[in-house]
Amino acid sequence: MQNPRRLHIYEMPLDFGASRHGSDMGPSAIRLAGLRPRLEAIGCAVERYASPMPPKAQEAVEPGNPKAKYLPEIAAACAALAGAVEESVSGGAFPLVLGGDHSVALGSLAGMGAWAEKSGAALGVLYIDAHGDFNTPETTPSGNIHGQCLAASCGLGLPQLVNLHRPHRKVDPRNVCFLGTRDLDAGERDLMRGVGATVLSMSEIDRIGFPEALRRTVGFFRGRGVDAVHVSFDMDVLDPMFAPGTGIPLPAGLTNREALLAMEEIAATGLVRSAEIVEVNPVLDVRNQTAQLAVALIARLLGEKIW
Ligand SMILES: [Mn+2]
Repeated sequence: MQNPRRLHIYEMPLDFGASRHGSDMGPSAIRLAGLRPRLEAIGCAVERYASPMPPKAQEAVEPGNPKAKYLPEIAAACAALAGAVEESVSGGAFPLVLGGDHSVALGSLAGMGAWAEKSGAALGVLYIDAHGDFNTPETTPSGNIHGQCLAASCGLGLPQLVNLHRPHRKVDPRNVCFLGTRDLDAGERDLMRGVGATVLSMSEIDRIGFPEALRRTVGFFRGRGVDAVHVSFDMDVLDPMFAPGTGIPLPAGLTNREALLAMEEIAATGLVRSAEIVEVNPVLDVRNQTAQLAVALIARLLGEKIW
């Protein structure tokens, strides 16, 4: 099968957004799990495989603001990523971002949002995550920015994050579809309801079945008139049985087969223009299996087929 997709892969070795460290080694683990040859085997041209981040400070960094820990470090790294992502997608390449913790989504979405604004495209986000990542400094129980990244990208929260790369929100929250959600803080749930988010939660999946949940996901983007979808995949959406190497493992998650099918079905829409896969934490992993599954998920999203 020929897949003419031109890829720009951006490694984001950043774990300042999370409480448990180690996801900064996620990009290395994904590289070692064979991402590049796997994608080249399905005809992807890897034109760029680099990190846009400034080098991490050698000395110990203090968390600073307890409601938004490591804000300057995260903002600097994500601003660099945003510029790279915008340049890639504007040039017709597919930006693939490898986290790192989920705060890297601030950079991906800032870059995609800037491109969408300039090109007049309607941007949608498929947020596949156990969590909502929709807290603000007012609602956050932890002060971790990975739990605030999507709210900030939708225009809620700290101005330094909301206005990253370019002023104002990056994506219309009504164009965001959550899939596999199973743990929301009370405050973020209220915020998500308030902005009209669409949530295909784990209990909804169990009620209607996974294939129907995927049909509704695809139908959602078509119904909203979305031209370009960014897929944001947090490995903690998977059951820890399949993905033990992640910062916040939570029981009763997706199976590996469900997640692979989700990637295949969303790829088939032809709407996916960018993606990130985050929260691979090799420190907590068993024989790199979480990184290996991440590679399989990315491959499926970029056109790999069994038959
Ligand atoms: Mn997340």
